[in-house]
Amino acid sequence: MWGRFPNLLAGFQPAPLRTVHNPHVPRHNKIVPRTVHSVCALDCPDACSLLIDVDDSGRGSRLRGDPAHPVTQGFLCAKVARYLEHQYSPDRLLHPLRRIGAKGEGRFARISWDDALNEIATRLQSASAESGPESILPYSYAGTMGILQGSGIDRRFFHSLGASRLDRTICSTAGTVGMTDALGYRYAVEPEQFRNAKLILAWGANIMGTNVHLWPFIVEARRNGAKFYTIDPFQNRTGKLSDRHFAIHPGSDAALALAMMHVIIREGLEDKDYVEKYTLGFSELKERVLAWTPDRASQLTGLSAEDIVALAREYATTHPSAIRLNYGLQRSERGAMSVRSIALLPALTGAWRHRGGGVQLSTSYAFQLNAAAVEMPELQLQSPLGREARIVNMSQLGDALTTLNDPPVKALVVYNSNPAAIAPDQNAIRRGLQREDLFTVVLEQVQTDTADFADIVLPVTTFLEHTDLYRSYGHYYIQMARPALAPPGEARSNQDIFRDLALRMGLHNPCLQTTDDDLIRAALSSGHPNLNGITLESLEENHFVRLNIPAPFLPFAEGGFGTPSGKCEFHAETLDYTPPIESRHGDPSLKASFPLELISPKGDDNMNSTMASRPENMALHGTVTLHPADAARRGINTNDAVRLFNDRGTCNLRATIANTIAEGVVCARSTPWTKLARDGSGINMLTSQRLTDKGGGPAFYSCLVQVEKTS
Ligand SMILES: Nc1nc2c(c(=O)[nH]1)N[C@H]1C(S)=C(S)[C@@H](COP(=O)(O)OP(=O)(O)OC[C@H]3O[C@@H](n4cnc5c(=O)[nH]c(N)nc54)[C@H](O)[C@@H]3O)O[C@H]1N2
Ligand SMILES: Nc1nc2c(c(=O)[nH]1)N[C@H]1C(S)=C(S)[C@@H](COP(=O)(O)OP(=O)(O)OC[C@H]3O[C@@H](n4cnc5c(=O)[nH]c(N)nc54)[C@H](O)[C@@H]3O)O[C@H]1N2
Ligand code: SF4
Ligand SMILES: [Mo]
Repeated sequence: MWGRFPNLLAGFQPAPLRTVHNPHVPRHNKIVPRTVHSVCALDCPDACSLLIDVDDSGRGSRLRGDPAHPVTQGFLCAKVARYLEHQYSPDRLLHPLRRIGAKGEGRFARISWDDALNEIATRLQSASAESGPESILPYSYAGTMGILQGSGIDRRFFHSLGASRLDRTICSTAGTVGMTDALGYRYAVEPEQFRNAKLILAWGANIMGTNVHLWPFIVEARRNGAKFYTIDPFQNRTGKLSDRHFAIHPGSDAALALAMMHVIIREGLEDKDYVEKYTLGFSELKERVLAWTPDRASQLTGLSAEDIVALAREYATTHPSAIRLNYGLQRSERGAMSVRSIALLPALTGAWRHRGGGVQLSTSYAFQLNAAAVEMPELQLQSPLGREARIVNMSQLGDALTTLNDPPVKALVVYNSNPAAIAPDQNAIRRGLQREDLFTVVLEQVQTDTADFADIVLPVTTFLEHTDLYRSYGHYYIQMARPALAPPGEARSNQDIFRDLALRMGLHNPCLQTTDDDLIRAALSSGHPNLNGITLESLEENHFVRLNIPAPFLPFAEGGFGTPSGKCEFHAETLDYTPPIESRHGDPSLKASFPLELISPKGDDNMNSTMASRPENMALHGTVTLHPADAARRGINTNDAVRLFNDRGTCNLRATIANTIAEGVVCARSTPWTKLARDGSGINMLTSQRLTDKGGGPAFYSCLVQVEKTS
């Protein structure tokens, strides 16, 4: 197994280090060769601690994982092992640009920073004056996970304008609500504890592809006899390495969890002591799940009743048992219920008692930074709006740009995101981005699909070029990074751009000029015990610092749930499952026209649309996997050109036929660059703006399509 990771083994050899602390690299200073710490800022649970060798010309020559970080363990994923190619790519944007072609065409001319920022200031001011400040919409997500570059001066700036607020739902909100409903405090099993587990379920989690630093702990557990199962409609690399793969139908996970509860309770396999002491509502739960027989769940999930019974028994009787959920699970119309019902299982079996027992969706809750001090939402009250601004859901950008009124969106400022590729219902988004009366600014490293629609494009730094503070959603270490490399051309950080823009708009509140270091201090100022003793200085010195939580961290070993009762509250009355509208058991008329369930999970070697433009990734993104029976019915063979379509759009791909996918499901990887794709069609031409059951997230993976051969 270790043979699969040549760079992983290399990482365990101690590297000779000459670390320079606080390595600010003013461009004109004499530069000496050195090794500098950094942090991978990509939107990945692992938040790796990096070491970068910088040669005497100031150029980064080698990037590797820090062997001292307990989770990074000295290795990087294949994407970021090659990050210096992105860093030094000829495709990096070097200068501000003004559009000279049609929107979307991608023709631009170089302009100066002065011209660019003055024009943006003038256009934002006129949008605000003519249509009200809420006609300005920021649009950002997690192109960088850095706290400063994604929720720093930018937030203060838009609050000072009275701009619309963005509800940042595109990834995780359904799961967040599901976990909160189940546990109150969204704590999770720590990755290091997975080595102690005896049964590990990867439930809608592609660990090898999206969270590879958990894998060594799973390998260790398996060496000690643990079983590893995957529950996923698609048997990806992780599924292929599992002891058993359960090919569940998309969006039906809550039915499986309810049936597992049924079996566990019927057979008396629950941990009676744990249930008695630390849970609330067991007798109602017992009643509720009576109806959730394995046969009923079998119909809905596609798994056999025998498998469901066996899985429930094994789960309840094997300790410690760890469930790794990831966000793939919650991108369905029933996403919040899926997560909630699964997250109740360890309370029933008492799994939380054990080292390596429980569930992990995200560790991010533990970081408890002082978001209010950093973002200063109170600035809205002093803005021209004078009150809290309206909230626009980023997962419905198409509607926001085409149908929203009072006021309509007149100015869109995009950073850390590429909505013209990654947001659902692309045809609606494109209609919006093409509006002549919409002024669009895009802050980017490379000329993305979204940047093609911009009026002004501003070149920005990468995480190797700016200061930032990092949480993680896959471990419990907080980290900070200083610039390791000088920015190319005229690229500037988001922070610097928003500071400058504020001045040009006549916003002279000093809080819009706060330094990076002071913002980090503000972020650490929450007073929450998890951050006790953690300061800018300690981060500067140690690069990564474990949160002030017990080791081992067993958050719910003795109850302590974040609920009114302090117990895990089952709330059986709201625990239920109905199939997604867009699914095989959903709306019959939709299913008649579009009978196949499309999922579009992550590619292993790209990060959403970041680095998806690499030719080998575009080749992978150009394919769709069909089950042999579905292909045969349509006369489709491997490599045939096929058209995926529904009432929202079309996407042209090539067929791959494999029984690694459940029948009735098709799988195409997210998220290609549409301008590089065949006929300019991306996978999100097909996905809908329908929201998840709770949390207002996108139901990317509840998506009915038809597939036909085109050649
Ligand atoms: N290589 C790589 N790593 C990434 C990313 C990337 O793009 N590429 N993206 C990052 C981001 S933004 C995120 S949010 C995380 C996401 O990390 P993951 O959640 O692990 O990734 P996904 O591919 O979204 O989904 C995981 C698995 O869920 C399966 N799945 C889909 N629908 C269902 C369902 O209804 N039920 C079940 N049980 N399984 C289902 C998919 O087939 C997929 O194999 O990964 C991060 N890491
Ligand atoms: N069909 C389908 N669609 C999906 C998903 C799916 O699984 N299927 N996954 C969804 C999920 S989970 C997520 S999180 C979203 C991700 O969507 P996004 O958050 O938009 O992520 P990326 O596509 O990686 O685009 C991020 C952009 O930010 C830029 N960037 C990086 N660092 C900086 C910086 O410091 N400053 C500025 N200004 N820009 C920077 C990068 O160059 C990149 O173009 O996609 C969603 N879309
Ligand atoms: S993308 Fe994830 S696994 Fe890869 S280097 Fe970054 S944090 Fe580590
Ligand atoms: Mo995400």
